[in-house]
Amino acid sequence: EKKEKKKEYNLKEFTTCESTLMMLQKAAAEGVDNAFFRAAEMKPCPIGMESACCKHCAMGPCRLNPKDPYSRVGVCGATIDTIAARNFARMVASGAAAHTDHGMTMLDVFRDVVNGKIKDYKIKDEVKLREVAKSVGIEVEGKETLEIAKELYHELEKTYTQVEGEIPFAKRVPPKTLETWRKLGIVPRGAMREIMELMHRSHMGVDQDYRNIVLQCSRTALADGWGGSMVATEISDILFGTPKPLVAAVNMGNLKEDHVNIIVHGHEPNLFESMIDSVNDPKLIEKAKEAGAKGIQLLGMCCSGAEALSRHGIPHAGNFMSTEAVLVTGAVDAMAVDVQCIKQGLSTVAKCYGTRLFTTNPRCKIEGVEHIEFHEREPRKCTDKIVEMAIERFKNGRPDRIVIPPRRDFGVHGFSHEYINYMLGGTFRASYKPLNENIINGKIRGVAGVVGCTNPRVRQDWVHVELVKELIKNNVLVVQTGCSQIALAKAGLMKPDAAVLAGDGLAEVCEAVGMPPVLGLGSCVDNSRILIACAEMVRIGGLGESIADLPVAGAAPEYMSEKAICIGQYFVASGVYTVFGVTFPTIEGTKFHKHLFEELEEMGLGKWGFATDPIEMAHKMIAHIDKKREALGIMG
Ligand code: SF4
Ligand code: MSK
Repeated sequence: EKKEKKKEYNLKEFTTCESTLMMLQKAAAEGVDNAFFRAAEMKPCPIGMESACCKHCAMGPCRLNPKDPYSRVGVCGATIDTIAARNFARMVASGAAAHTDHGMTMLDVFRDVVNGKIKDYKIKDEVKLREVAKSVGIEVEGKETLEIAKELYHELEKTYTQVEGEIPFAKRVPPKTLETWRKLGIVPRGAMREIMELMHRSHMGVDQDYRNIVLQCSRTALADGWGGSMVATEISDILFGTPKPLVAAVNMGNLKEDHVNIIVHGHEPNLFESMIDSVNDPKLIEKAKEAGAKGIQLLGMCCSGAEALSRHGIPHAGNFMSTEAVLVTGAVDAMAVDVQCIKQGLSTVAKCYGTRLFTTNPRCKIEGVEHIEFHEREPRKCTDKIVEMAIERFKNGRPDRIVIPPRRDFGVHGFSHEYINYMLGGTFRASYKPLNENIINGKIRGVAGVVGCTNPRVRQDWVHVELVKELIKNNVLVVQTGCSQIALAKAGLMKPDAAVLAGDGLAEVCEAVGMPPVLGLGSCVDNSRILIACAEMVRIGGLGESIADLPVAGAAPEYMSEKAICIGQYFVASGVYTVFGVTFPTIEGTKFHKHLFEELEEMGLGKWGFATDPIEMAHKMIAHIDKKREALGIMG
C-alpha cells in the first residue's frame, strides 16, 4: 500500500497545525498518500469550480464558459443562472438531508428511550426537556416527564414528516423574521417535503428561474437550521446532557503510547456515548492491562469529537484535515466512524499502520473496511467489540516506530446557548440582556459565528485563526462550532487569558465574566445554538426586531462540504451576512451571483459574501456589523 512519493512538497504550505505538519513529514518520508498530497496533485476543474457545468441529463453534460458565461447555453437552453442555481440547490438539498437524517436518528433514539426499547440511554436533562417542550407550545405544568417526552416526540416528528403547515421550531423565530419568511413563502413545512421538492425543482426541465430556485433553497435550508439540526442538538442535550463550560485538551499529544488508543470520528453522538461506557468498563480496562497497556485512552475527531469534547471533556485529536495524519502516528489502535466527513482515504492510511478501522453505521460503509454495526438497542455489542479489537492491535499489531506529536492545548469548551445566557446574565438576571447592553454601549461591537470545515485547498487552520484574531481585536465576540472550533482551540484562543488579544471593550467584558473571547458551542448541528442565541438577542430588545437587524455576521472560511453550503444558506435566510472562503460556486457578474450577494438582503434576509484573505474577510464582517449598528443608532 505504501507508494514511493517522487514529488517534493513544501509541507508548511499545507497546514499551520504543528502536529499535522509533523505527521505529513512522516507520511512523505514513508510514502503514505493523503488528501493534502492528492489535492496538490489534482487541480480543480475550473469550469466545475465556478459551477458552469451541468450534468442533470443525458443531453449533456454541458459546459459553459466561466470567462464569458452568457456566450452559450446548455443543450436544453439552460442559462448560466439556471445551471448555477440548480447546482447550488443540489448542494443545499444534500446538506439538509445529511443534517436532517442525523436529527431524525436522534428522534428515533428518543422515541425508543421513551418507549423503553432502549435501556442504555435515558433522559438526562429534564429541565431542558421541559424548556424545549414549552418552546413548541406543549403544556408542561403538572405533567410527568414521560408524558411530556411522548408529546414532544410527536410534535418534533413534524419537523420531518409534516406535509403542510410550519415546522414546530418556527415558534422560536422572532415574529418579524417569521413574517418575512411567510411573505416570501419560505417557512418550511417538513424537511422531507422541502428536500423532495428541491430535488424535483432542480431536475432537468423544471424550475428555470434562479430566483424561484433560491426561494426553495432557503425553505429547505431553514428546514435544516430551525428543523433537523435544531432537533439533533436539543434531543442530544435532553438525552446526554446540556453542555456546561469545562476545561478540555485538544491535539494529537492526547494520544498515549502506553495506552490503547481509540478514536471516534463522525457526527452522531450515540456511538460516542456508548464508547465512553465501554472504555470505562472495568472488565475491558483489565483486558487492556493484561495486554500490557496502562489503560484505554478515548479521543474524538471532527464533529462527534467536538460534541463529546463540549459535553464530557473527552480530548479531541484534531479536525477534518487531521484525520488521516493522526493515523500516521502509528499510535491509534482503532478508529470507529459513523457518518459524514469520513474520507475513504482513511482506509489506505489505516492499512499502512495496522490501525483497525471500523465503519459502524448502515448508511456509511467503505469498501474493504470492516463493518461492525451499531444498534442503539444493543450498543455495547458494537463498542465493546471495537475496544477488544483495539486491545488486540495494541498487543500484536503496533508498528515498530510510533511518533506522537507532543502538543496538547487546553481550553474552555461547552458553551451551550443556555450557559451563555446564564454566564452573561448572572444568577439573578439569567438572560441575554447584558450581552445586548454591552453591544449597545459599544464594548462589544457585535457577534460573529466562525464555523465549518478545514480544506486542503487552503492552509489548514490558518484562515480560521487569523480571521478570529482580527475579529476579537476589533471587539467582535466570536462563537464557534465544528472543525473551526478545534482550529482555534489548538491556537490557544479558547482560554480566558486569550482576552489579551481582544480589543479593550471585549477584553473588559471577558475579564469581568471570566470567559474567553472565543466561545466553542460544539458540532456542526450545534450551529442551531447560534440561531437560538440570535433569536434571544432579538427577543430581549434594543437591537432591532428581526435577526436581519442584529449586528452579527457569520463565516466558514475553510469550508468543503455541502452541509456547509446548506448552513450558510440557512444563516443567510435567517438574516445573517455570511462570508465563505476557498471558492464559491458562482461566477461574479452573473444574475444568480448578484441575487445571492445583494438582492437577498433587499428582500429582508441576509446575504452571502466571499473572501479568501482572513483580514479582508474580517473587515467585510466588521463593516456589516457597523452598518447594522448605524441603522440601530448605536454607533460610537
Ligand atoms: Fe445540458 Fe440542460 Fe441537460 Fe443540463 S439539463 S445537462 S444544461 S441539456
Ligand atoms: S466535521 S462538515 S469537516 S466542520 Fe462536522 Fe468538520 Fe465540516 Fe465535517
